[in-house]
Amino acid sequence: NELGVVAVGFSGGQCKPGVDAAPTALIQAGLLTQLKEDLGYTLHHDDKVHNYSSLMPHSDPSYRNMKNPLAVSAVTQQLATQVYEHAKHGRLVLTLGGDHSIAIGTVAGTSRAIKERLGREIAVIWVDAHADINTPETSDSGNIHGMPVAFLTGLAKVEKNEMFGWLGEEPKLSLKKLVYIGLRDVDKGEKKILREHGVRAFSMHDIDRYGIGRVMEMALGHIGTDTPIHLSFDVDALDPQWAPSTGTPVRGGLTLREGDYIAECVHETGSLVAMDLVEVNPSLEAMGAQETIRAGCSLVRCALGDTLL
Ligand code: DIR
Ligand code: MN
Ligand code: MN
Ligand code: MN
Repeated sequence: NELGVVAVGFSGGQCKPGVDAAPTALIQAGLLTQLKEDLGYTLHHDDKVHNYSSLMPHSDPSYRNMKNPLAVSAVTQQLATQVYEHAKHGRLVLTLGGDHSIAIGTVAGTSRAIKERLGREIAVIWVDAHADINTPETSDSGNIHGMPVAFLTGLAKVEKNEMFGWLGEEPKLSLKKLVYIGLRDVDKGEKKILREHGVRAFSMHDIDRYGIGRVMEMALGHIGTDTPIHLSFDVDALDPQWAPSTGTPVRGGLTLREGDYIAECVHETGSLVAMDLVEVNPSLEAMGAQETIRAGCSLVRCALGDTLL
C-alpha cells in the first residue's frame, strides 16, 4: 500500500489568492497521519508544499486570452514529472492542490506512467460543478483552471514548449475515457464541445433523476472494469453547504455523503491509480474554511479505502 503524495501550493490558474494554502491546511487537519495510521499506507512524501517559485516567470502577459500561461505551463510540466516518478514505481498518487489547472500536470504524469508500466490508457473521473473543458478561444474568463480537460484531450492547441508544447501532440486522455459527475455550471462553448464529442457526463439533473447509486453504476460501466482510473475531484462539486470555501461555489451541488459515495465506489473498483483534490480555499469564508477542509479530508479518505463499517 504505497502512496505518493504531492502537495501543490499553486493558485495561478485562477484569480483568487488562498487556494495555494490548501495543502498545508489539509495536512495540518491530520489528513496524511490518518492515511498512514488509520488506512495503513506507506507514504512517499518530501514533506514540502511546492510553490515552484523558481519556475515563476518575471513577466507573464495574457496570451491567446490565457492568464498566467507561462507560469501554469511551467508548474504543470514540473508536476507531471513529480507524479510520473511516483506512478512509475506503482504508487497510488495523491495530489493536494491548488487550483484545478494543476490537473494538466497530474493527469499527464499518470497517463505517461501507466502507458509505460502497463501499456494501458487511463480513464479520468472528473467530479466538478464545472466542465473545465474551455479552450483558450471559448473561455470567457481566461482562467486556465477552466481549461485543463481541453489541454489533456488535445482540444486546445499547444505551441512552443513553454506554452504547453511539452504536452506533445498525442493527447494524454481520450475523450471516450472521460466521465463527468456533478456538472451544473457549464459554459455555452463547453456545452457545444461536450455535445459534439459525445462526452459522458452526469449532471446534477442526472443525479436527481437516477440517484447517485445508479449514476456511479453507469459512470463506472462506461469506463469498464480493469481500466486504471484517475479521480480528479474539485471540491466545488459539493454544495456550498458542505464546501463553502472555494473560489467558484455553485448552489445545487452534491451532498457530502454523495461526494464520499463517489469516492468509495471508485475505491471499490480497485483500479484507482491517482487522485487530485483541488480548489479548497481556506482564506475565503472564514466561517466555512474548517468545514471545507474537513469535507476535503473525508473525500480523500473515502477514495483511499476508508469504510463506514
Ligand atoms: C468557468 C468557470 N467555466 C471558466 N470554471 C471554473 O472560467 O472557464 N472551474 N470555476 O472550476
Ligand atoms: Mn511534495
Ligand atoms: Mn474544476
Ligand atoms: Mn469547479
